[in-house]
Formats: sequence, C-alpha cells, structure tokens
Amino acid sequence: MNIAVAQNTPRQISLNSHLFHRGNAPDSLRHLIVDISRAAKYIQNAIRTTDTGLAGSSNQFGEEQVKLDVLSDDIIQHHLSESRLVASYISEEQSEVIQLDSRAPYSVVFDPLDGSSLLDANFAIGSIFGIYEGSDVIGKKPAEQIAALYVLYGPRTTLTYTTGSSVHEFLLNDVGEFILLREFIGVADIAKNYSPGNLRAVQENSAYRSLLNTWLDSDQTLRYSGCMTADVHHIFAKGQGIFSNVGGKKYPEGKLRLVFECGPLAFLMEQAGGSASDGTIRILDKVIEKIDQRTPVIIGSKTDVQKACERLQNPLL
Ligand code: AFP
Repeated sequence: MNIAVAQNTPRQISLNSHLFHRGNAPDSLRHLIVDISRAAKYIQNAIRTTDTGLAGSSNQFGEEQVKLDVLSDDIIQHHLSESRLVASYISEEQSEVIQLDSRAPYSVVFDPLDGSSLLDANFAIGSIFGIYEGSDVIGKKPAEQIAALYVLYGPRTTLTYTTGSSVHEFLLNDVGEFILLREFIGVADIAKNYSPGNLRAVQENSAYRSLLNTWLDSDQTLRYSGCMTADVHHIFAKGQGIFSNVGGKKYPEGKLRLVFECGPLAFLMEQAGGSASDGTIRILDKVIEKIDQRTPVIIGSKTDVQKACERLQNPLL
C-alpha cells in the first residue's frame, strides 16, 4: 500500500496569531486590533466600489469630505462600537470626542482616510489608528499610546502595527486574511530618500527653504506622494528615509494633526528605530491639548531627523 506523504504547506501567520505570539497583546487589545483590521477590509472594498466624488460636507478643519471619507468614518465607528472595547474615540472627520462605553478599556484615535484628495488620481491612501488605555486622550501624550497601526490601500493592501516594542507588516490576501509579510521592521540612521511636504511654506519660512536646499544639493532621492501614510510607509519599506511637513503662512504649525496622523506614525517610527520631532521636541512628548491640534513634523532616519531639526533651528549653519 502506498502511503501519501503529507506535503508541508508554507506556514502563513495571521494577524491574530501574530498579535498573540509576538505582539504580546492582551486578549482585549488583540480583539480590538483584529476588529479594526476587519473595518479596514470593508474600507478597502468601498474604495474599489464607491464613487470617488465629494460628499457635499466638510470636516472639523473645513476641508471638503469625499464620500469615502464619510463612509470610512462610518465603517470604523460601527466596528469600534460593536467591539465593546472602546470607551471613547476621536476621528479626524468629527469635531468632538465620541463616548461609547465608559467601562471599556481603550480609547481610539483615527484618521479614517488619509490622503483622500488623491482618490480620483488612484494614488495610495491609508487609515491611521492610535490606541490609548482609559477613557480620555486629551491631556495625554502620544508616548502613552499602547499600540498604533495603519492600513495602506495601494496596489496591495497592507497593515503595519506595533504594540509598543517592534513593528510588523501584513498583507491582505485573496481570501480576506491579513498574513505576515515582514516582522521586526527597522529604519536605518541615514536617509537616502527625502519626502518634503507643505512646500508652499518655503516662500515664507526661510529655515524650511534652507533645509530643502540641503536636500536638493545632496545625493538623496525625492520620494513624495501627498499621502503621509504612504510616504511614511515608504520609509518602513525601504528601511530609511525622511519625511517633513513644516509650517508657513497658511498652516503656521504645518498641515498635519498631532492626534490622528503624527502621534500614531511617530509611535510606530520610534519602535522601528527612527525618530520624530516637531523641530524642537519629540512628537511623542507633545501634550494633546485639543483634538484639532496641528504640529510640524520631521520623521524617519534618526541622524537625518536630527540634522534637519538643527537646520530648522539655525538655517545659517
Ligand atoms: P487629504 O487627506 O486631505 O488628502 O490630506 C493628506 C494630508 O493630510 C497628508 O496625508 C499629506 O502628507 C498632506 O496632507 C499633504 O499636504 P501637502 O498639500 O502639503 O502636500
């Protein structure tokens, strides 16, 4: 009798299993991140199937919302409230803190669709999340996050998370499961790529112009998409790079928000060995005073972030 030998299928590690074995996430945090990843699958489907037009409404920053901003916000809200693990959440698309269940263990901050103005151009866009313990985020610092993650909807959909000690990336496969792609992602100290945002500011901000000139005069390569999630993901993917968004006349504090964008991405960047600063202090040490707080940000390879901050403080160096 012939006995069939079992073929070893390559082992695929799911997000859930990774959170359990490597992420050291307590069950409640693991369930919450898996619930968020489920919301992301609905958003990914909505991106493929929904009209990219304007919703006819604006968010708290006065920016026009596209239909998918509103839909993504609804999808995430629904999943957070169904999880029963969220005391309160703050969304970039809403002007106040939303209380869900004060006895629940976590608060979540999120930008449901970062880069949505790029949707019609079919560029990569993302969803960003920060998770805090307790029922309030105001008065805390991003350093107090216990986890952060983002989902990037590009030619492929990926999810990158940290539970506070290392950074791991997952790929959404054809049967709707996030499968481990790369773990223990690292960012080198020296950047070969630079990604300068809010360049309108160089007209009024001579320090930013001086920084830009140092990049233009270097051998570094420009990589800029207009979606912070995609641009920061580029740094994780290539293992080096620097991204900036610095203030000028229109946005004195830069265009980006501490709570929803810079805080979570800075938390991930530091876990990968990079750094993030507002030019003077660490992004993770900035106190969240209000939900619509903007901040300048320089994020990525440590040595280049430090050099960029020095240049912004002293443009005549
Ligand atoms: P939208 O979500 O309105 O498209 O804005 C995206 C974003 O907040 C961030 O992801 C980009 O880095 C930044 O705006 C782009 O700003 P610039 O207009 O300065 O390139």
